[in-house]
Amino acid sequence: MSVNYKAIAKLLESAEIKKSEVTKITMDYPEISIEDAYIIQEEIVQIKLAKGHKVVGPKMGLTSKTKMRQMGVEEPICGYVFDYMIEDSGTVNFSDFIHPKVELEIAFLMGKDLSGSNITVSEVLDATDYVMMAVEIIDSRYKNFQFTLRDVVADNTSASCIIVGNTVRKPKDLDLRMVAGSLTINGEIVATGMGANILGNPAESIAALSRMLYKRNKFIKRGDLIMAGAMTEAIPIKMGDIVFAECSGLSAITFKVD
Ligand code: OOG
Ligand code: MG
Repeated sequence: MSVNYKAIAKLLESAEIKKSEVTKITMDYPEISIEDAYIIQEEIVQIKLAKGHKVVGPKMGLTSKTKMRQMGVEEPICGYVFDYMIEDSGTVNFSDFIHPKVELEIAFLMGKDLSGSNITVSEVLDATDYVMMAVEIIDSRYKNFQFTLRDVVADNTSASCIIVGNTVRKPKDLDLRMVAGSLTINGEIVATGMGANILGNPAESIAALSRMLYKRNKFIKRGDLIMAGAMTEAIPIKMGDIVFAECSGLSAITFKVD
């Protein structure tokens, strides 16, 4: 069966807009490859740009060894975050999601372009203006939040919402591997993790992103705000929750699910 990239992209994009879940695309297209999935993702980017949205930056996903093992893969995935996904009001609306989950992350604000398949951690740190803590709310468009790697790549890696901490640090002023994070919901600690959970070093995640983009003739751009991937597992949130996220040496983020 030939794959209609544009039609699948439209289906997934409209599921995001309508907050209505759809069947995994690998059910209908079992032969789809990971490269096909990235082409579908790129079609979604084109739909967003045509609507006037802007790319904030690429995002990495499945960067923790535990998450990769769970999925049975050795490679992380990447997608894109758009301007309308940034939330800074202290409240997120539950009705904006299908089945949201919260993750604790580190974000990199890039001061230089970065391109190539052999980028080192120190080159990443040199090219980074600031690091911040961030929370990502992922929201798979697939039923029961279940998918294969190809499905989730096509679905723009479940990207839905990000909240960025308001303390910025120079990346060389702290050891990103040692950043200790915790996620608390309604006063109860629900997940903890360290920077080192993200491919050994969150900066390594940015180097891996450079490699992945390079394969598709893309690169990291000056001004990109990049989510390095979760240091904790993703935790479901529900209406009324008060979420508090904290990272040592960075800052804290709190918001209500309304
Ligand atoms: C895919 C996105 C994962 C992360 O930080 O690992 C992700 C998913 O689990 O739905 O954003
Ligand atoms: Mg994430």
